[in-house]
Amino acid sequence: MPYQDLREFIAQIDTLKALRRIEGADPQREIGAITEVAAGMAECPALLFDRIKGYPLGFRIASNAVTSPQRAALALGIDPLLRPLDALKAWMAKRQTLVPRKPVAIANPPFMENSRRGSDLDLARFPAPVWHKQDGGAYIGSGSLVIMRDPEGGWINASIYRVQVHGPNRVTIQFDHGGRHGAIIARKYWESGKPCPVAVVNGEDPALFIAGFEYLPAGISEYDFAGAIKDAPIEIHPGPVTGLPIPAYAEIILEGHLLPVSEISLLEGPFGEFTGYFAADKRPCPVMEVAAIHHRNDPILLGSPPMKPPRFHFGLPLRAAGIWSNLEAAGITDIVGVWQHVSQLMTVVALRQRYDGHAKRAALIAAANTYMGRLVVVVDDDVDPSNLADVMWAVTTRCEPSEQTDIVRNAWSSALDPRIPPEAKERGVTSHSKLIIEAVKPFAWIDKFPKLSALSHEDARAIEEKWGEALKGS
Ligand SMILES: Cc1cc2nc3c(=O)[nH]c(=O)nc-3n(C[C@H](O)[C@H](O)[C@H](O)COP(=O)(O)O)c2cc1C
Ligand SMILES: [Mn+2]
Repeated sequence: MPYQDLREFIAQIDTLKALRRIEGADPQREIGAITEVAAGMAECPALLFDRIKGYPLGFRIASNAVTSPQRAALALGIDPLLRPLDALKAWMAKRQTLVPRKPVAIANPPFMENSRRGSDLDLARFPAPVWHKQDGGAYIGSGSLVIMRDPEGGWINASIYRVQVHGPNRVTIQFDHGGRHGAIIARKYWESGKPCPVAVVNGEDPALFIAGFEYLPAGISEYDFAGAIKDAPIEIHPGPVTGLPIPAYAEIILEGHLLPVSEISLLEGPFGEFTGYFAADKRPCPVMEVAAIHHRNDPILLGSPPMKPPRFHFGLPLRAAGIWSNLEAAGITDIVGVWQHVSQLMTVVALRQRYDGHAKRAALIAAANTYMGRLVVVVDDDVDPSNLADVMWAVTTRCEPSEQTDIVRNAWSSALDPRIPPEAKERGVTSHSKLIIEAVKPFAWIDKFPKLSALSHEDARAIEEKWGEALKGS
């Protein structure tokens, strides 16, 4: 089932009948909106745009590539037929045992099929969408990888940062905060008076897209992690301008330098965020001077615009797998599942309570590790954390708010948080409070809690097995 590149992955999506081909859409006004509407549909189909208005046939855009649980599992190399919570559990387990794979170099990479430099460059040849109506411009990079080499350790960072087009050979690369590895690496070059060599990889395979989103420590390359996901090394080729390793089968590559912000910056954004809001107005941003553009024949740009929740870049809540691992590493037993709803903004932990305080112990660890989420809920093991209706049933029937809620203050959020007041943001506040809801049977009288009249998950599944076809009416 492994895929070599984005093209093979799209072919696999097609085999699953989850791909829709859209012709004639306008990249300035329609492609973003079509992507958002499709992501809100029950099966959130993947899209492949062709005959894009104003661009030659064959210059394509793919979006919603891994927005369903099934396609996210496929990208992770996990059985796409698993139920979503089982797929996440399989990923959590696989993630703990991944063996990093160093990339290997190959000759004649497809990305060099077309290559231009110098005065021949024109980014307008590529259909970069205005993803949300009030965005400040066109973004070639919404799900693109930004490649840099750490000048001290020599290791390669390859993460996702958005890339706005500002002219024939200029783009901006936006770091949410100064702790992004890309931001730290760029500053090292600038402090020694040099521009930072950089490559922007548009249309990478989904293992690289996932690796580019993972929180990996400095010194660990996202390439090695993507190779581990695929259990095969990423094939790369050195970029002719920067020498940076470029995924050989990627679609469109920009090579050049990120210029010191003390010399130049351009106003970037605004750009719609995954909260469903704009976070800031235009702001100064580092500029990449593009020295070369390489692309495959009939290239495919991989787009992944942030959208209003619950639409999210990944159909499985990948950060919940990290929280699940952290809970286990901290010695919390009997976790049956961790999930995130509302695009990571709500975390749910399901566990089998063994002692008084067990649920709160798990909740505090989950709260500490929940980025930007104001809501952390703990449920019992008979509640499916991936089913929001089930979770709210537990909240409304097992939680006495005067006894089973807590608020944790000054906790981990970010400048993207729409509810931090403007004047607090100006003072540099990026924290908020988190509400913990223990939607569990109180442990002290757990045996006296009213017995369940509803079907258990096991009984319901057995009925589905035997009677499912009849109920579907097929
Ligand atoms: C589709 C998508 C777009 C993203 N856009 C940005 C962005 O514009 N700026 C940013 O700093 N992080 C962005 N992120 C988050 C980072 O990619 C992510 O936190 C990553 O782990 C950072 O890697 P690093 O530790 O190597 O800096 C985005 C993530 C995804 C999945
Ligand atoms: Mn990194």
